[in-house]
Amino acid sequence: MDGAMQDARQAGCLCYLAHAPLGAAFESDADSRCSDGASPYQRSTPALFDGAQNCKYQRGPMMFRSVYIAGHKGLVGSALLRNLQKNGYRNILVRTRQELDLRQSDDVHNFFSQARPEAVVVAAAKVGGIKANSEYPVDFLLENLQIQNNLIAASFESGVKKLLFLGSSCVYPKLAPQPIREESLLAGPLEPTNEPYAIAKIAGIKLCQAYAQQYGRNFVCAMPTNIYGPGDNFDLDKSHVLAALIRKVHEAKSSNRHVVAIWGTGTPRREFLHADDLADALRFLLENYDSPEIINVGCGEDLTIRELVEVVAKVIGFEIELEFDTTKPDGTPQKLLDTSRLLALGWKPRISLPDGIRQTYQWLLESSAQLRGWGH
Ligand code: GFB
Repeated sequence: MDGAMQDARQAGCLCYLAHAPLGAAFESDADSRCSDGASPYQRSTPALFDGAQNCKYQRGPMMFRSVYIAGHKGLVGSALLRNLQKNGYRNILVRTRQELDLRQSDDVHNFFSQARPEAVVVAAAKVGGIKANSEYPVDFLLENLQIQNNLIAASFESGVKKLLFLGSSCVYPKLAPQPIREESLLAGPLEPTNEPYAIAKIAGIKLCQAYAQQYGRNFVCAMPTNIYGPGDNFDLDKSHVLAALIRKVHEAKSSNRHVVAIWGTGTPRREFLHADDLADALRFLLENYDSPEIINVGCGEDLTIRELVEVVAKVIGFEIELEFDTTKPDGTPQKLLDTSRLLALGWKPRISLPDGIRQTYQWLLESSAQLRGWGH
């Protein structure tokens, strides 16, 4: 066990290794890593991952016999898939949207009764930025309820040992005290621009907590802050702000037009976490966190949208002039998570915002042919 885990245990935190034999396996896994962090097995044996079915590699004992990532093609799910593979998980179950429509209850239940995953991560959701949330409230409320209800209920019925549900920082009240502590949940009115999405996510949290309370299930909930990184959606009508700003500054540079249009006043403050950091936190929680209390995942720092676009412009290397379109909404004035609960357990983020934007931009330049939403 490493020092952080020991500290967490001694501090009487919410973290504990629920299954002693598996906990021992976790420790020996950590010990067997090569100096560069790769598992010894990864060096000698290729992963048998076909992208659509299961990923299997043979390695020593793991925390879970099999993990199903719902939403493995998305920004968060794909980062988690990479992280679990890198950390030697040997049986990762995935299904594309074409193979399994998560809104269809019967299909989801059939999949679970056949595949019988031991752990499940609910990274599948209908997501979008402030514009898409405002324009499609039915989709954001109904589809998310359908997806999560099916996954959580099927997990219960098929005897899943551990489920990790992903909420969002927007579940907290619009005017929650900053930084936002987990206790702020349901303490005040929500931000109207994403209320349907937030209500669906709150229902997911409550369903997990209900299964924990009524049936003693280990269904836990993480609340990530705003996420960005490779695989993000760059469609300006659907994207979150950071993907939109990277695209806007890139297009300004490509056409040598210095004026960049920003929605709203530029004063709202947001916190940004790279998807690879989130994925690492999710694996940490999967392996170490067994409480029905929700837990925030963020980087602990925020900045204004104006400051954000300045960082993007610096990384991309182009001088811009800002034009503020105040006909567009600002959304909540500030959304910064208090992550002391997670930090106390021994996890911390590694990727700085400029480095993360640089890496995302590099990825974007290399994969422009297959960019989600780029043609729109
Ligand atoms: O990321 P975003 O769309 O959503 O917008 P939220 C964040 C802020 O960036 C708002 C401003 O103040 C926007 O007005 N902004 C400036 C822009 N320019 C742009 C632009 O070109 N595109 C976009 N999208 N924004 C989301 C929720 O809220 O938070 C989601 O809508 C989710 O449901 C996510 O919960 C975490 O941060 O306001």
